[in-house]
Amino acid sequence: MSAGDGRGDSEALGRVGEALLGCIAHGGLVAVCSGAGCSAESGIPTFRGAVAGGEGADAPGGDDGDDPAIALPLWSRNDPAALATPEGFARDPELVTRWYDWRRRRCLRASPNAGHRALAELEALCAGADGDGFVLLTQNVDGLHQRAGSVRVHELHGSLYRWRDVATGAERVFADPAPMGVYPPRNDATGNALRPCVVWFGEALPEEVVDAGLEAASRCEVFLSVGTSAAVYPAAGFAEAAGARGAFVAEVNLEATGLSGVADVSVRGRCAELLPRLVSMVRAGLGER
Ligand code: BV8
Repeated sequence: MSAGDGRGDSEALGRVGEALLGCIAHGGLVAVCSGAGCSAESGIPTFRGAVAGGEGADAPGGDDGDDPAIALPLWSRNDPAALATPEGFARDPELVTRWYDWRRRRCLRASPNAGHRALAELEALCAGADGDGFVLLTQNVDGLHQRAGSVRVHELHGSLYRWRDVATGAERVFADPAPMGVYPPRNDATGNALRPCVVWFGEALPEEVVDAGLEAASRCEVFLSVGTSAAVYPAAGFAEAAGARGAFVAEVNLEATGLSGVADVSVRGRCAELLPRLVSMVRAGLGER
């Protein structure tokens, strides 16, 4: 395992590039798992750890501007892990749905950054004729990977834009940047409260995304963990499982995590800087073959 410095270690990044080129050469599977650090440079606050923003980023507690009713102290005043639970929702459905609506609108206003775009390009370089050479597992609920052009995306923890009736499960998409206005929002047909279709702590991930993660971990030749503290399970377990069976595991993250010590390569730095550099290496390598 080799770690990089704050600017990202070119030698370590070069090793990741070589592993990707080797995998692409014989149609192996590249799996990526992303976390909140990948969206930090789009101005979306992370849950934990250091934050390195880029254009427009600000640390949790910045100014929301358009909705004084839920001014940003909501984020800094409340522990995300406490709000992202069924108990938190049961205790105060108004607070929790205001928080999620604030995040939903903030993410709608955000734009994908160079790290998101690099992963979309990597998918195109890896996918191969049948598109089966790449899979992106994201813990993020902001939809920015898809807006950057990523196609084979599994949202492990759900989405801010889909909400469901707490009783019937009927889903509805909220894509309008205007505030929902009523908290909790209601299903017009039943009058029941709506909750965001995100996976809260203590809730099981949807079976299909767990299956996708397990399959990626069991088949991939290269597993990239990018912008995640690797602290939340079962998501963090997929990289570990891939490494345990001999896949090449690489980490790109601002700070060391529980995965750093077991990864083949762990590079310190910002996703929006390092991922484009990595994809440039792969593109150049493919051009030479
Ligand atoms: C479950 C959605 C069981 C909501 C989230 C072992 C196995 C299984 C479960 C557990 C287990 N051990 C413990 C558990 C329980 C728990 C868990 O993992 N707890 C942790 C805290 C110990 N897991 C669960 O509860 C899961 N459910 O297991 O259910 C079950 C089974 C059957 C039946 C019933 C129940 C559910 C977990 C999902 C929780 N939901 N989010 C929402 O978004 O509000 S988790 C939340 O954390 C977000 O999704 C977030 O994405 C995720 C992980 O965090 P990261 O993405 O990594 O973000 P973080 O801020 O932590 O780190 C960012 C990193 O980026 C930092 O390291 C930083 O340095 C770096 N960074 C910052 N800027 C940059 C950067 N890096 C690069 N560039 C930058 N610019």
